[in-house]
Amino acid sequence: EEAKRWFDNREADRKALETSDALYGRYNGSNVIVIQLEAFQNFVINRKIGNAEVTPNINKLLGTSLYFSNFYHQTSQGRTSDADLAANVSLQPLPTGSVFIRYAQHTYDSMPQTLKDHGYTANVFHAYDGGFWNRNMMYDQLGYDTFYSKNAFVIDEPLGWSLGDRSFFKQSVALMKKEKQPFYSFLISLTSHHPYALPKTAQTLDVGTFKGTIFGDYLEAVHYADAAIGVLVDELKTAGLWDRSIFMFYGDHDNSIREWEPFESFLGKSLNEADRFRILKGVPLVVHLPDDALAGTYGQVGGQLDVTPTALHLLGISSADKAMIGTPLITGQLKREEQQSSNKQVVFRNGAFTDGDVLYLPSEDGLPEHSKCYAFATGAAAADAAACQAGAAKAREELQASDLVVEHDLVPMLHEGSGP
Ligand code: GP9
Repeated sequence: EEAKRWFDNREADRKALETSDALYGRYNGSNVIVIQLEAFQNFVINRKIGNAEVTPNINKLLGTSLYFSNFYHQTSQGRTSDADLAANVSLQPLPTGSVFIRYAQHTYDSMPQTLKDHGYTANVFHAYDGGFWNRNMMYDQLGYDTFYSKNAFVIDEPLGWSLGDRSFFKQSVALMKKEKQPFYSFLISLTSHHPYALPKTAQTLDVGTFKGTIFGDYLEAVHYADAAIGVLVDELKTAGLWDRSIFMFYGDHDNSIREWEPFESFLGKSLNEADRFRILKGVPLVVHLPDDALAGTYGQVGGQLDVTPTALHLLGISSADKAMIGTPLITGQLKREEQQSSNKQVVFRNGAFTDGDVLYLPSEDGLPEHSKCYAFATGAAAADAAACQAGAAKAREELQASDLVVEHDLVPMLHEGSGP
């Protein structure tokens, strides 16, 4: 009943938005192509090292895309699999372990299944062992038609753990080209995986004083991943898919580098606790719409749980009765770069949250008096600490509702009484 109450409230909000919003259904019938980029953090976007851009291809793409500069990953111990869950299922990860491993037999409302119910084909692409993170089982459960894992690819660019992202993207587009449209394709990159050291031949960025450090290797790796995105966009254009598809990518999680000195030296400023949290959790979300519409930088806060509701909203497929937590980010209420505050909360697994006005960080010892409440923009102590306590209670409710659904397999129960 507790979970049902929570999701019923969410349903009412979504229904109201779907009936009133001008962008609902504007891209009805488009393909959906979503890329999850390994360890790709937001702080590298639009940055230079020496005279070279770290992400030149992505920076160029921003000219015709929506860029969410206050978008956050919501992963926990399940890392890449948690990001996948957040983006495709719109539920929170668990406090321990990975939902993909612990609860792959449970029922979920997912992006692939929802799109399939509306006539789409749905495929997932990742050039690594199909059993890693229990993907074989989980992807079956989420409704994908085909999981193209390592065996489906020719390893003609061996790099890092497996196939290099450039060749992975090229081969994935070749497979997509043969697919019946409209389709949903979910691609998971891999080359920029920890510990990031690429062979000399793949290093094309002069990282200056960071050379020989893990931070320098990370910059090289994201520079490679950026070049791979450039290849992917070109391939999609050549294949005639670019202007028939909603294309989006986001980073899955942070890069696990915990010394702050190289970040400060790269960014040229010292970082307070709120800055550090925002850098650690900040991943880019970039959305390209088929007609290049709405391009710009948007400052409203969002998180990975919003990916599926955002895509469904643009397609005009209702997510109102789905057991999904996120809310659409691309609506008539879009907020430009300087406007961060929003009436939504991005909730993190440890109970932290932000609404763009405040950033609440719970204490590690669990004592409320040790929790922190910062002004989101500056990291100074927030003027309205009471707002943090009310928000923290709401964040706990969201996590609790999600855990009840995941652990007790409540999605079928939530659908009882509602239509098919
Ligand atoms: C492997 C890849 C890595 O298939 O997704 O996952 P991670 O170690 O980043 O969680």
